[in-house]
Amino acid sequence: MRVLLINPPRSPANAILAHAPQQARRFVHTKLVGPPLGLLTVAAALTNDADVRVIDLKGEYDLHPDAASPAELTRQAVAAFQPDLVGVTTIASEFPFAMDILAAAKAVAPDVRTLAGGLHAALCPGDFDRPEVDLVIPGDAVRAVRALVRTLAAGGNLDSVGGLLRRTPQGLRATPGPAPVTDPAGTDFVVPARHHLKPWLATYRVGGQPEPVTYLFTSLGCPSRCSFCSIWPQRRGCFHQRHVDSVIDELKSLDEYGIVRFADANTVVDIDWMGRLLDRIEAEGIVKQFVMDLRLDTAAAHPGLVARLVRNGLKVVITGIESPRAEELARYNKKLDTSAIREGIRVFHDCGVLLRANYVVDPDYGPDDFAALADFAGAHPTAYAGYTILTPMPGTALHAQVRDRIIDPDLTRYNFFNCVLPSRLPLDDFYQEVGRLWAIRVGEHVIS
Ligand code: B12
Ligand code: SF4
Repeated sequence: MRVLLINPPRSPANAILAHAPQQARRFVHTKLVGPPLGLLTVAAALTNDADVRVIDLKGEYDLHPDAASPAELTRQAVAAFQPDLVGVTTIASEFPFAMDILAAAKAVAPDVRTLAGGLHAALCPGDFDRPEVDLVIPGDAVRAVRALVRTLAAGGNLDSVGGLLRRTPQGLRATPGPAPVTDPAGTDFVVPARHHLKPWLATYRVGGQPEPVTYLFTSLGCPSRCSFCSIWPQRRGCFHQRHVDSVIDELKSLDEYGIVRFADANTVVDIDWMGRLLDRIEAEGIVKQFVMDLRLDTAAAHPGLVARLVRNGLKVVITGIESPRAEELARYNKKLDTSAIREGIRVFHDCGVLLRANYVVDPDYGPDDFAALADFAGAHPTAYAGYTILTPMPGTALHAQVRDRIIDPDLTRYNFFNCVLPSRLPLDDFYQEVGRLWAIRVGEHVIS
């Protein structure tokens, strides 16, 4: 069996960038490149069962902006490799590109089977009922994809593989058997097959550092329940923590990467677990620079742990402040209060961590709301701050609340940089206000 796995390109739709003043444009992150851990996990799962190739179109476009279109690159790869199965990973904003890729594969090889997975497949499997999609694995895939490939290789009946959606004359239908019970961070964890990324290593760099960065997850899912978030619904509210030994083994295998960005929703959930991980990092003498997502209330409550993380290489923390207002934080079910925000920021600053904070801008904001947010962000300095637009990602609690008000169904725009709900201000004014926020740096209103 030959399996071709393709990481779709990122969506170029970015209205904030298009409207931001010149001084702010360089802060609006357009290049955000990291390894597609989901695809690499699938590649690793199939190591003994298939000849696997991976194409990272994000990396490809970063290195070669004038490269041929995703459809053309797919046609070329399919013609050259002649896969039996072509798979894509999906998030909302990349779903249309993923579908173009599968359609292109079928156009050049009508008998090839196409397979989709990833976050959007878990959240919105119904979206995949399209002629270019033969198979969908709507969840954690290690067990299911192995069973699928073994059954295909043996010419068996796919109905024997539980937990799949497969194309039938009536459309996409679930196979009769139950989905396999999986333990994606435990017994079913496989180390992502990073060696497939060699052609694009040069693009996985941040901050002018000579060594590339890689991502590593220590957990999947999130125990919190923020209304706008896709991460907890993706795993049906479950939180899966890896074993410390497994994380240590993976860290020790990352010789070519000097910077490790933890890809968790929130890396410090279990304080004892993190203490044990640090014990082992110290005992093994592992030296890396770490980037992680960490809630401000966790930092406020555990300053000693933050200091110890810093002694062990923590350099950058990414955190959601979301809003300065208690009412909005409650509406988002963020369970964060402004005193914890202040205290958490202080803890990180005292330890010398570079803090990257994110605020969520509600399309309903008027001039007073923008002024209040700018004042708060200006008074609460962080090394970087991002101001993204409240977006009802399909499959989230927020989407269920506001679905009737959505004015823009084009999924390429669901990447937090575009407004898909009615804005109170005229749309251009709204985007300009958001764009101006991006210029607020280290406690200063750069643009007044
Ligand atoms: C790593 C990551 C990235 C990486 C790599 C993604 C890629 N494919 O190239 C990079 C940095 C490129 C990235 C970029 C973006 N990302 Co991102 N990213 C993540 C992150 C942190 C981790 C995902 C991950 O690796 N999980 C671990 C793997 C193992 O899990 P998994 O992907 O679910 O894979 C399992 C299954 O889904 C399945 N599976 C996955 N793929 C496939 C494929 C096949 C064929 C099969 C069968 C199965 C399968 O099997 C896997 C193993 O069980 C998540 C947040 C989070 N903590 O989950 C956000 C997240 C996925 N990203 C998100 C977004 C929006 C983006 C951006 C669009 C914008 C942004 N502001 O971040 C950008 C795109 C760039 C741009 N400027 O427009 C959102 C998606 C929301 C949504 N509903 O669409 C998330 C959830 C973050 C969030 N806060 O909401 N991202
Ligand atoms: S926004 Fe962050 S804390 Fe809230 S549910 Fe999502 S990942 Fe968890």
